[in-house]
Amino acid sequence: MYAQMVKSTGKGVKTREEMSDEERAFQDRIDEDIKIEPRDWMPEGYRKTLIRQIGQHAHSEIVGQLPEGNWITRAPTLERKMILLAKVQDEAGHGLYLYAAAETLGISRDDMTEQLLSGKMKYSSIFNYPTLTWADMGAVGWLVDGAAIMNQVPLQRTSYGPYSRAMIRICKEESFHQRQGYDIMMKMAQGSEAQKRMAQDALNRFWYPSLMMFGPSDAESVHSAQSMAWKIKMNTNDELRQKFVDQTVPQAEFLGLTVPDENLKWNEERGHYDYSQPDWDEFFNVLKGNGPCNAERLGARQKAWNEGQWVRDGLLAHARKNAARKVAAE
Ligand code: FAQ
Repeated sequence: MYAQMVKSTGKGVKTREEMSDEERAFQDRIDEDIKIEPRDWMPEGYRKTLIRQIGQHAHSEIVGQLPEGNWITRAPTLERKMILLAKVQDEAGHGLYLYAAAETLGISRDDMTEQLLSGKMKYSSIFNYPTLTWADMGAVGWLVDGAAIMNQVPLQRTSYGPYSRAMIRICKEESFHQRQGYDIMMKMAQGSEAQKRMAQDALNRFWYPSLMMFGPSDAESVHSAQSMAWKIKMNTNDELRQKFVDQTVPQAEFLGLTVPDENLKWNEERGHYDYSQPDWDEFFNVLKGNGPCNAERLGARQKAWNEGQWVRDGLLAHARKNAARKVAAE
């Protein structure tokens, strides 16, 4: 099983002979699908990879509130406003479960936030694109949450217990988010000519950035081989991207919208759609901080962090006072 995994995902992963006894016993547990829990022994690389991935995921949920928060005050009806508000609140909850899961690995939420603000830790590239019209709320729910679910459903089986358990609840909520996005797209696509144009324009702008969410191609992916051997990741980036394309194209057809890809074609032999790759130079440029909204997003998080300092100070003072009282009473 392990040998098969290494073969299918590439090099850079220790063979059984190269592993220490502890590492071999750890790998056996992973291969037998026994969950790893916070107090269990784990290789330092496993801990670091999880902190990187769960931390990046948590930051994505929090930063991901910003493009949608932008539309809460301008939602077209009270019902749409309430639904969007609930969705954005769900994202905050996802961020909290994920920060809590990462904290079990020995890093504090404050440290992770500081690393986000200094640019040391990443968040998903998708949130560096602007949401220009109401149809973008549909496209974000349909495509961005759709891509997130495609990636996250397999993560419910990931090897680290706290991460896999957090993913179960997150996936339930993300499915609702995807449906609300598709519902907005249906309304727009069945609406006036202007509404249809808005829906098509949103699909045009969000299609390729959504494909980028799955990460670079398997040939360029740095972490996939080791992460798959440790079952931190359950699929490669290209596998999930293909699944997303296969699932989403019929949904676009049902809406009467056109996926902005001239090369998109069902390939009978492969049993999959052939499709064009996103512009990977653009992706790496966004990762370097040069996307359309990177500065705005980090600026908003920095402002929230600075303005929340008095709350954190107050909570800490309260906790210290309570602890001192308890000691005095004993
Ligand atoms: N954006 O070697 P790989 C959501 C980086 S949640 C930014 O393939 P890996 C909910 C990667 O970190 C969306 N950076 O990396 C929502 C690495 O750089 P590093 C977030 C990216 O980790 C919806 C380098 O490229 N979901 O949307 C991206 O094995 C609506 C090389 O890449 C998760 O985080 C990217 N797209 O695979 C909220 C899911 N892709 O760290 C609000 C969990 C790659 O060495 C509204 N994460 N990079 O400097 C994962 O599954 C993985 O981390 C991947 C990347 C698949 C994202």
